[in-house]
Amino acid sequence: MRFLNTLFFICLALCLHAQQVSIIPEPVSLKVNKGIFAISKSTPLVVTDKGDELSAAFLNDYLETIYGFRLAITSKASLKGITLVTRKFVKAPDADSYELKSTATGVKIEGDTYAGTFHGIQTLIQLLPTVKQATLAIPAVEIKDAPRFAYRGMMLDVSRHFFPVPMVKKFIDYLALHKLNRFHWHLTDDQGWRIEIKKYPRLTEVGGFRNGTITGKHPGTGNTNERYGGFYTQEQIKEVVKYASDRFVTVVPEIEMPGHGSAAIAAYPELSCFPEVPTIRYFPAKGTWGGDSTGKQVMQAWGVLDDVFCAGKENTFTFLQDVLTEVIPLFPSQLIHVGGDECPKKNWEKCPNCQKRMKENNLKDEHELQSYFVQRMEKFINSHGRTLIGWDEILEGGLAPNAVVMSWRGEKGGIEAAKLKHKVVMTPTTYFYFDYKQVEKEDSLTIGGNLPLEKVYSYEPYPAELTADEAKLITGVQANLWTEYITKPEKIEYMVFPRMEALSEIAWSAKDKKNWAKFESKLPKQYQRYDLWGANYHKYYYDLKVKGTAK
Ligand code: TNX
Repeated sequence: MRFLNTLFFICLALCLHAQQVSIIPEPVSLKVNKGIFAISKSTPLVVTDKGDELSAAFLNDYLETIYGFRLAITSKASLKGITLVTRKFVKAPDADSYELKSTATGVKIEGDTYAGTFHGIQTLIQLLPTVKQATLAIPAVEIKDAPRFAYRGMMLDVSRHFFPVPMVKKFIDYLALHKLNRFHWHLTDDQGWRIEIKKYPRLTEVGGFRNGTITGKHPGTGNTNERYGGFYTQEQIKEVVKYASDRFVTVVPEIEMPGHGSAAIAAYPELSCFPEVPTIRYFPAKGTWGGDSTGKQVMQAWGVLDDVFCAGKENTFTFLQDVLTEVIPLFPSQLIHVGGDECPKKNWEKCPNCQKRMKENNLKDEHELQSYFVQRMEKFINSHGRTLIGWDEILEGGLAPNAVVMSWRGEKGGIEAAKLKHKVVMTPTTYFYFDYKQVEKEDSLTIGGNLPLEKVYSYEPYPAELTADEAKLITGVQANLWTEYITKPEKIEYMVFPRMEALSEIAWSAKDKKNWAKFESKLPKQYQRYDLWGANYHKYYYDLKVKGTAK
């Protein structure tokens, strides 16, 4: 028996040596040594610091879900197990760095913060075999690693289509597994208000549901004629925020204003410049609207609507401040997102209240009125000790003094903001809109645009136009998943995988470690992980490069 065991391990060691260590995102330094370490259910997990219990729990949950066993946690030092240590002395610029060393006797992960140790766990997970086994052999390695950017995010739109808590948690797990640390939660939009606000119950009772949804490409070929919607209670929000924080992911909430607010307007028409005017609907083809079509309605098609929050009436500000008064305590995030994108000025031009406000405040056009709007919200957010972040339209008419800019219409807004000494998150459509198709001949309905994996991977977040000092204001990157054409959890996975791999290397890996050929060679292993997770993914790249069969 002993002999057989030895033979088994020699065999494993040989196999592992031949097999490439495949870690995404690529670490700063990686050395593969001879030998293996075998993890089984009798391997102790040594945790002496309470702060590392979250990392231990994540590893154990992963082992249990994928391989069917957990490790016993002990505070007794042992050379034979997996040891977690957090040194807690290094701060920026290396914050969240870690080292991982595995030898024939054990594994040691040392982080400079608890998050660093947690990232080390993610690397350990990627050393595990991609098939279910009782004994998990990992290669002997020495890894030193640290993130390139502090803000490493993904956005999920839960307004256009609603995703219940379990899927949101799964999404957060996917972020954590990729060393991403910001979950931008797009909670409100024209097609549904998704967060319970106790002072304004109609926001979710009325604004959380629509009477139908277009079918086919916008503006639609028909309608489902089914009531559709949902929302998160504040208790569920707290549950998700804790779940994310246990994975070192910060949830950045977004409450859209002054545009994309018509679900709230359907609930409280007085928030509109023209409460009596019915919602303008798209009727290009008969039957593209479902159910009641009178008065203000929650939108059933996509796009940009003229019916925005009135910037003239004082009650709009009272309402939004009341909403934020409930939202802010739910989210420990320093950044609070107020949208700011795609706000047509048509209503404001005609609205006596908006025009009066412009006159009184010497605002020369409606862009300055939008800037006034955002600056008032910023003052309120700042008074709660938080920082406002918004889409790059918040630059128009003058940027609020402390605002962070999320640059989506290319990099222009990001460059302009950095030159004005504001912090920036880069999320240009041309590289980071994961609602775009992944291949020219996509067989699934998507919003349009073609964003193949190679294109995502080619992104460099520091624009050539910026000086080194200005570039420091680029705090990170984010990919966005708008869900007009994403109705099911499997489609979320189909759209984000494998592009999330590319995002994670842009966000985490050192610039000189980014290498397309190397990245490509690591993909087959990653596809095996998707299978192991039971996750769906876009197979085009797999078929083409791994099986050689894509048409
Ligand atoms: C633009 S990006 C939008 C969203 C859409 C998306 C579709 C941004 C700030 N606004 O409302 O869902 O395009 O790709």
